[in-house]
Amino acid sequence: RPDDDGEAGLAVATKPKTKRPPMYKVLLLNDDFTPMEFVVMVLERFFGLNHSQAFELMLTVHKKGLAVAGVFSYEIAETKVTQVMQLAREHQHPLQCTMEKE
Ligand code: NFA
Repeated sequence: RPDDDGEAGLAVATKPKTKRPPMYKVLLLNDDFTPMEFVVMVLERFFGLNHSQAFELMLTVHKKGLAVAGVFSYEIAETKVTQVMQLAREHQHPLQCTMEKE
């Protein structure tokens, strides 16, 4: 009963809550072995970055250890992680991609 005060008595107005879906950061992690150009290609292919944006973000991961490649709904984020991990595995690169709630 949304407008019940919990006792017999006055009804309490409830706030009209518009819930936005939770968003998830997709993180790319640095390692010592994955070629820089492979990471750039992944960022172009799966995250819609142009070459210069992709190169810049790759360098951020390389220098800082990780970076956010994008922020998505749960299902989209999960798909990105799966795509990156599958391509890295196919090329036998240890590149890691994970997601976390924003
Ligand atoms: N550190 C890797 C190298 O020097 C490049 C890299 C960047 C790997 C970003 C993973 C993520 N070849």
